[in-house]
Amino acid sequence: MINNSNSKSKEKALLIGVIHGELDEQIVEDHLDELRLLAITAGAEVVGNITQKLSRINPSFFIGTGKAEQIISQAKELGVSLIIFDDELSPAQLKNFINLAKDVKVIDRGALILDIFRQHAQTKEAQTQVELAQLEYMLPRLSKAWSHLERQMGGIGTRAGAGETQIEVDRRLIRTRISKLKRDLIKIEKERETQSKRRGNVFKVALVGYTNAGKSTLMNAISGANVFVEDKLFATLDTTIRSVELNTSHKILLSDTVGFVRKLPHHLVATFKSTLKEVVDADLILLVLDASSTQVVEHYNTIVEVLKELGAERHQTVVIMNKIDEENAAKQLNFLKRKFPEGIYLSALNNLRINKLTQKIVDVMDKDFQTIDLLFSYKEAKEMALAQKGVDVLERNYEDDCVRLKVKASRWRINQIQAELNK
Ligand SMILES: Nc1nc2c(ncn2[C@@H]2O[C@H](COP(=O)(O)OP(=O)(O)OP(=O)(O)O)[C@@H](O)[C@H]2O)c(=O)[nH]1
Ligand SMILES: [Mg+2]
Repeated sequence: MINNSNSKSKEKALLIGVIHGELDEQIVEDHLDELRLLAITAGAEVVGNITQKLSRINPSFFIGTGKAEQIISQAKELGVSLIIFDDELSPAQLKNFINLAKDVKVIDRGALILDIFRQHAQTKEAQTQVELAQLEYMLPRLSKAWSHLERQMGGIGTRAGAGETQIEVDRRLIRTRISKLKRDLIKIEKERETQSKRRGNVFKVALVGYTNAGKSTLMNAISGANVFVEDKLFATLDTTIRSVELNTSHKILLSDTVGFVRKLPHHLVATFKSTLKEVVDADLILLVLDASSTQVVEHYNTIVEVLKELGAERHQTVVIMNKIDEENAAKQLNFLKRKFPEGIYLSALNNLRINKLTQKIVDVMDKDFQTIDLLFSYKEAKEMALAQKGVDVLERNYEDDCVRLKVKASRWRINQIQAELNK
């Protein structure tokens, strides 16, 4: 982190929300609350919010030109060095702001999120993904003014892709770097693929949810593993996978991964696709929500959107309402139960009703039955015995040179048997 306690003072930031289109004042306030958390996570000190009602978006500055000038002078008076828009700014708008604001940086939510991801990336894969996303985001926005800003100021939102010198190179070099990062990612992905093939025959469950919903806490509650938990946005950027025995006959692979947030920059979702592959490959998605948040329905919609973008919207899904111990959750419990009647209401932190969830996973595993024929030579008595465990044998035919079994079992059990037999 750049601006932690032992570095120089925090960057002061001013947040801008615009009431337009379908948004009303309350929604924009809620969005700004979240933007505030994001800004703090990035290491800024938020000194205030400004909202403006607009019937028409101004192509030059998003907000009205007069308002833009006013905000910048206000920022200067307050000693603010960073203005953050909740809405996405076009490359042209950004450029205009840079010319107008001079020493005050103007960024949008997307740039802020990228900045946080960059600070939190721990593994080689996450670092490569974030750098790629950041360079792709920067490329169309690259201008003389931006380069100047980067050299002069640095810090949140204008951190260059690969160290301080990156911005001084031209677009061509950035493109070269992008190609290199893409090649690196393909290598890392291949490695991941080999690993996931090895896990092919086990039932896969993925935790998915808004950032800070409690996914990692739930992972720990279910698996007893020690996964990093923090009251911070995007504490987790990589995927952790744990093998968990729900009971003696049901083993799953449980994965915990990066959280989602409203307006996750498109480049970021695209580059994190390989990290999120566990989600796409999952047999079951646990969609974790923070029941104490007033934004819980919006969070749900955001997650569904990102799942669509990943091509995982048709997956079997169980909604989990976490943090029911919180007072706010109790307040909206009736509403939530009406809206999500199939949900499982629990508290990961307090180990409340975790068994309801594990039972639900077991039920889902057992529900998905398939019938297949298996052939065994008369020499394969051991294999045949193994294949009959945990299945219903519907028919047993002794033919001239083989035994034919018709068995019915859950799909994951059939996958398991087939993997065993192909060894
Ligand atoms: N009150 C309460 N707090 C919880 C519960 N579950 C998790 N938390 C808290 O919520 C915060 C976020 O938890 P995490 O498990 O890190 O959330 P996450 O979804 O993994 O978040 P990211 O990795 O940042 O996306 C932590 O401070 C947890 O202690 C719960 O059941 N009740
Ligand atoms: Mg986490």
